[in-house]
Amino acid sequence: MGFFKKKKPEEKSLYEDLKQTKLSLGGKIKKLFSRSNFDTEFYNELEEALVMADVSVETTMELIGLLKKQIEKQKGKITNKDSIQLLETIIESLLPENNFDVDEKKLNIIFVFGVNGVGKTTSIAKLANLLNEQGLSIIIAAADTYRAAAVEQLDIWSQRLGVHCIKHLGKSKPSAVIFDALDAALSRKSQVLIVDTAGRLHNKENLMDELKKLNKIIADKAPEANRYNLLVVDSNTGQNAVQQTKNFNESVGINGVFLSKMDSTAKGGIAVTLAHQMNIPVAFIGTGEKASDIRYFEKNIFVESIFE
Ligand SMILES: Nc1nc2c(ncn2[C@@H]2O[C@H](COP(=O)(O)OP(=O)(O)OP(=O)(O)O)[C@@H](O)[C@H]2O)c(=O)[nH]1
Ligand SMILES: [Mg+2]
Repeated sequence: MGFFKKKKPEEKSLYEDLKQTKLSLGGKIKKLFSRSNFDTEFYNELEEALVMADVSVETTMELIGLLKKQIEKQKGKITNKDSIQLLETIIESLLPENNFDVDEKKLNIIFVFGVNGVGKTTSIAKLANLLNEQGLSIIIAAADTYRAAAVEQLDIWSQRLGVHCIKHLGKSKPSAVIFDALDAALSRKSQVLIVDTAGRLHNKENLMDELKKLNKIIADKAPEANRYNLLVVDSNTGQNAVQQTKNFNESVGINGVFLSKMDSTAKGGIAVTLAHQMNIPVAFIGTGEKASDIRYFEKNIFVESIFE
């Protein structure tokens, strides 16, 4: 077990901030499973409830197929409580384990990207806060040089959290900021470098090429570092999140997803879709606008939070 998993505060409590999804999807499912027979109408309504909560049609069909098989095996002897439990276990089985960790003996570089306004900068502040609380030495890099306000936004967070921020005053290029940040992190023997980048549409080729270039600079300049490429996805995005994940993954490779704004959606199903269809784990969820509004994603707690 790595450093982060060992030091991570025990998080056995449910994700209270998912209450919208719990009320909407969880409530519908509970009502549905309180029926006495599992007929075609039951499966149709289950399908509708899952799809309405942003579980993709593909994932929904696989889920329902597996559930049907299990329920038929029990030949009508299954209790309602057990059948919800069955659904929970099947959803969990479709999700890859969270693989986020840091190696405290090395430099860990968390490269953060995603489309505009999804919550990248705020999520970086949350992550920096979480890792800072665990005693790791952290540098954050303001490599969104397109908007002056973006540098200022990250700088304000860094002052609030007491972590060092590498930034350029005046006009600069993201590659130049990343170069300086890598120099600083390597010479100070920092344990974590988190890189903020400008929001970019996943279908804009020139912007994706730029991201590729930045990714390569990091790989070339810090070949020994532990790398974690983190895509931030707004959980209100709907099925477009799948396409975003595909494109970013093709360009630079993604190790995990930060699902932001889970507090403001009733459609938590996108977490299941992304993890299942892309086989990329959800690493963290964002549950508000404060630095402490972050939860390390654990699939069993996530599923329980919605259905129990
Ligand atoms: N409710 C809620 N709001 C969030 C969360 N994460 C971010 N936000 C808000 O979303 C807005 C955009 O956040 P930013 O962090 O600036 O997003 P960004 O992706 O860096 O934006 P660009 O740099 O412009 O692409 C801000 O108002 C944040 O406070 C979250 O988990 N929950
Ligand atoms: Mg930003």
